[in-house]
Amino acid sequence: MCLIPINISKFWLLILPAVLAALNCKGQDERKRPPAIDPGWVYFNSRDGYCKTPFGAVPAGATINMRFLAKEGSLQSVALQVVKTTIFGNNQSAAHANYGSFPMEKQGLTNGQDIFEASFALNDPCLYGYYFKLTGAVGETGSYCNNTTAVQVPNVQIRGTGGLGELIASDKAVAYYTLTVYDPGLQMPAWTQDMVIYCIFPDRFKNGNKSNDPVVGVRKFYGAKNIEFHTNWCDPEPYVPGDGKSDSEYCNDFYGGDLDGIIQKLDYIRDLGANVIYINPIFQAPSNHKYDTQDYLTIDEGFGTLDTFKNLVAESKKRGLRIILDTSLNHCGSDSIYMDRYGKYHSNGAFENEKINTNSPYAEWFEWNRNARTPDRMYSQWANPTLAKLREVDSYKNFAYRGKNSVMKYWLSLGIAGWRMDVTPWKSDDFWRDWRKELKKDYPDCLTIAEAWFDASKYFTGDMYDSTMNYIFRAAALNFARGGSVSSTTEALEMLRENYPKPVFHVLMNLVSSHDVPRALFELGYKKYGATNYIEMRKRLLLCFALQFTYPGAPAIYYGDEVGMTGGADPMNRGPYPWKEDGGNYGDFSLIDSVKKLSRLRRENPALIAGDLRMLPGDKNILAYERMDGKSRIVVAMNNAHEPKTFRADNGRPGWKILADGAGDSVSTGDNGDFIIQPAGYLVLKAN
Ligand SMILES: [Ca+2]
Ligand SMILES: [Ca+2]
Ligand SMILES: [Ca+2]
Repeated sequence: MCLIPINISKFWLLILPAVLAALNCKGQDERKRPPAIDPGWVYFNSRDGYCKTPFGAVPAGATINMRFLAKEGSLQSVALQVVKTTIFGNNQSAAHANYGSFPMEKQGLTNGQDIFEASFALNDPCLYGYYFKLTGAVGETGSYCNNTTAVQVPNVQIRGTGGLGELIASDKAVAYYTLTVYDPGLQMPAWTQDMVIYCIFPDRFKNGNKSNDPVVGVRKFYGAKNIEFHTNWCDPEPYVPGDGKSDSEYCNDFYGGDLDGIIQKLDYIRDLGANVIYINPIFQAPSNHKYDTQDYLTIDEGFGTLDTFKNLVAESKKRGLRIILDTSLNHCGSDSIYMDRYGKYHSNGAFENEKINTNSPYAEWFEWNRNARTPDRMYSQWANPTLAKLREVDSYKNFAYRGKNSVMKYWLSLGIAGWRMDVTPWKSDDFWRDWRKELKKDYPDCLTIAEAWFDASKYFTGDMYDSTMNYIFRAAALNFARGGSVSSTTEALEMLRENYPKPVFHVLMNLVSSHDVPRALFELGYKKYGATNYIEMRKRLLLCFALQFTYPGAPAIYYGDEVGMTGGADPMNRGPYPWKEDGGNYGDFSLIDSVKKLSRLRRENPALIAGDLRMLPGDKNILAYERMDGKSRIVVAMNNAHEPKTFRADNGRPGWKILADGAGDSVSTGDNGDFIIQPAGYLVLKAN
C-alpha cells in the first residue's frame, strides 16, 4: 500500500499498449492494399510552399491556399476533405468530425502535371485534419493523406509527421494531415521571447539550510512510516527498494535540498545564461517529489517557509530571473489536509481516518466508492492510493484557480511568472479552458506550460496553453546525438514547426533531460560515473546543447546536466548536484564553460532567438539549418558520425565567419564554403 510511483510516467506505460494495438491493426491492413491510382502520378507536400500557404498553423479566418499536382489527365477530380479533430486522453485516440469538402479546381498545367487548387478559410480556432479524395480518369478512387511515420517518444504514440504524404486505396484508413487553426489574438508575454530555463528538482539541487532538513523519526511518511535521509550529500545514487540501502518505500528518501540552496546558487544559475527557473513542486507534501500535495498553499517545511519563498522571488528578480512553479490539479495526496486519510490534521478531511466524510467541505472533490471493502478502494486514484484523483467540480475550481486567493492566483500574486501543469492530458480540455481564462484575466503576462508528451497542437489554439515540455524535441535531439538518422530527427522537428503556431514554437520548453526521464548523458551511453567513454559522450551531449541553443524555443537545462551528471530512470535521474564545497567528486565542471559559451552565442545573435528557421540539406550524418532575421543569417551544421564530414555552406558561397566550433578543430578547406566538421562536432557560421 501507499507506494508512490517513483516515475509518474510509468503509469502512462501501463495503459497504453493494448489501446494502441487495437487502434493500429485495422488501419495498417487497410493501408497495405495497393491503390488503383499510381502513387507516382501525384504530389503534395504540406511543407512545400508551392502546395500550401501559409506554412503550418494558421490564424482563424486566414485564407489557406492548397495545390495538388497530378500527372496530366490522370485525375478527374481532387476534393480536399476537412475534419475537426478531437484528441482524447494521452493521445490514445482521436475522433474526426466531417467539416467540409472543398472541390479543387484544375488551374492549368506545370511540367506535364495538372494543378488542382483550392482556397478557403477556417474560422474556428481548433484542431483540423485534412486529406485529398481522388477520382482517376476511369473512375478509380484513392486518398492522398498524411504519412504514418512514427516519432519515438516514450509513453505516447505519435504517427504522421506531415510533409510528404501517402496515396492509399480507400478513405477507410486515412491518416489526417494536422492543420492547427489558432485564435488570431494568441500572443506570448513579451518576456518569454528569449527564455533560457534552468530546471530544478529541489530536494537534490542544493542544501542551503541544514536546520530544515527532514529528520528521521520526526518527519513521517503516510501515516506513521519513517523517512530516510542521505547523510552524505554526494551519494549520486538515490535509494531504491531492494538496493540494500533502502527500506521498502519509494520516494521517502531525502537529501535536504531546499529553497535557501536555490537562493545561494542564483548567481550561478544567472551566469549560465538562464533567465527562468522551473522548479518541481515545492508545496507541503509527504514524498520527495511532492506531486502528492498535502497543502497547496504552504511551502514544504523541508524546503523553507513562505518568507524563504518570498526571498527567493525577490533575489531572483534582482538577477533578472523568473520563477515557474509546478503542481498537479489532477490529484493530491491522500495524506493531505483535503483527504486527511490518517487523521493528522485540524482540517475536516473528506476521508478522515479512512472513513468517507460527507460533512467535509472537500467531500465533493473526490469520487467515492461506498461499497468498497478496503480503504484503498474507497476513492478514485491516479496511479496508486497515495494520489487521490480530483474532480472537476466548481468548489474545487474555485479553490484551485478561480478565486483571488486560489492556488494559482495566490502564488502568481507572490511574483511567480507562470505555471507548469502536471499530467495535463488527464484533465478535460474544458477544465484547462476555464483555467487559462481565469489566469490570463488577472495575470495576462503569466506563462502556461503543459506536460503533454505527444503532439500538443490541440492545447495551442489560443484557449489552453502557451507552451509544453517538449519531449518530442528531446527525442529528436537524442536520436541525432546518438548517431541516429538525420531524417527522422528532421521529420520530428519539422512536424513541430508545422503543427504549432509560430508564437508557441518560439517558447517551447526544449529539454533533453527531466525528472521523468533518464538524463541525456545516460541516454547517449554514459551510464555510470567514471566510464571510459566520457570524452566521446561529452561531445555528443554538447551536440544536444548546441541544438537547444541554436534552435527556436527555450533551451531548458535540467540541473546538473551542465556538469556532466548522468543517471537512468527515476530516481537515478534525480541525483544530488555535486557541489565542490559539499565534497562533490563526480562533476565535470569544465562543461559549464561550454554551456555559458552557447548561451552567450544565443544572446549575442538575436537571429538564434527570434529568427526564422529553414532546414538545409545535410546528409545522413549532418544536421544543418539556418536561422535568419532581417539583419543576419546564421548556419548551424552538426556531424553525428564517427569520422569527419564535409559540409558545404550555401552551395559553396564564400565568406563565412565561424561563431562556434564545437570540436575546436573543425576547418575550412578554402574560400568555397566547404568545412570539415570533426566527429561529434558542430559549427555555427555567420554570413559576412
Ligand atoms: Ca526508501
Ligand atoms: Ca535543508
Ligand atoms: Ca482532521
